[in-house]
Amino acid sequence: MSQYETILVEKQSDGVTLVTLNRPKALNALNSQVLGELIEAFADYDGDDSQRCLVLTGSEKAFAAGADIKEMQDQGFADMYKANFFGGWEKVTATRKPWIAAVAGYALGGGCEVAMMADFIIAADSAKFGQPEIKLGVTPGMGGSQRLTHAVGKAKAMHMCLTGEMMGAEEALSSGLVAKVVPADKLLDEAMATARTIAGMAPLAAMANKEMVNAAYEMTLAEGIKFERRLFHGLFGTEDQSEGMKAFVEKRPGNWKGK
Ligand code: CO8
Repeated sequence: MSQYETILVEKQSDGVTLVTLNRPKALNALNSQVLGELIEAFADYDGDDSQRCLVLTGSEKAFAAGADIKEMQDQGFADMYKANFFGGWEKVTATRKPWIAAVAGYALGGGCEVAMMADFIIAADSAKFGQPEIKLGVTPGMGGSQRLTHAVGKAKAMHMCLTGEMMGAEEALSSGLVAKVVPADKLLDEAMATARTIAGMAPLAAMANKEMVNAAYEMTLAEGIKFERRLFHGLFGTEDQSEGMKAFVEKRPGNWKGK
């Protein structure tokens, strides 16, 4: 049972945690309470050895229609700066275990930015991504200008940020913003099945794969390749490496210990 008010959290016995944004009347607008609850739920997931992949989703109509405009509208610079408003999202992106965003409907502003914080996005054919902050007289503030540019390149990112226009699911797929597009009524099944596949892998290898792919954003090619090799070498100190290779030779699935 969930102890939260703005999200639903369901930990399943197959090692997959499902987190659903649950402010339907506000199209899942992201306010400070949502952020606080997500920080807690993600930290709990990261520290729970029984859970090996997480899916974050919204509703059929909206993954999230952005940061909560009503919460922000009367804030001044001093309030935002002192509170480091929304700086807490860095705690969500610090999650070391894998997580997937399953996006249907609107993923706008902060909603698009949160989806891009995930390790990858699976989209329904109804998904619409956008950074419409310019229409409110502001800019993305949770990483959108950076992650979108990394994902789809300067031309499309600049076009989206300057016009506020949305990008549909098929274009998001061909542009590299999402990993897969499925019919809307199959979204959760597909995301959960993918999460179960990941949850069935050796947990330390999953964390290491995530860490090294993310390193590609931060490092030069030479540094990244060295980092990859060191992590790869490091996994030869784990029981799961011996087990994984033994299981291959014996033609059976690996029995992972996470050590
Ligand atoms: N914030 C607060 N409430 C919202 C938001 C939002 N972002 N989006 C929708 N709602 C509310 C509406 O106000 C409405 O509430 P009410 O019924 O009380 O009037 C309810 O949700 C339903 O919305 P609509 O009636 O507008 O539904 P439509 O189907 O007509 O339209 C849209 C759907 C197109 C998604 C429309 O709601 C919309 O344009 N929403 C705003 C999208 C937007 O501009 N998002 C960007 C927000 S700014 C942002 O995310 C910045 C992030 C960086 C912050 C970092 C700080 C450091």
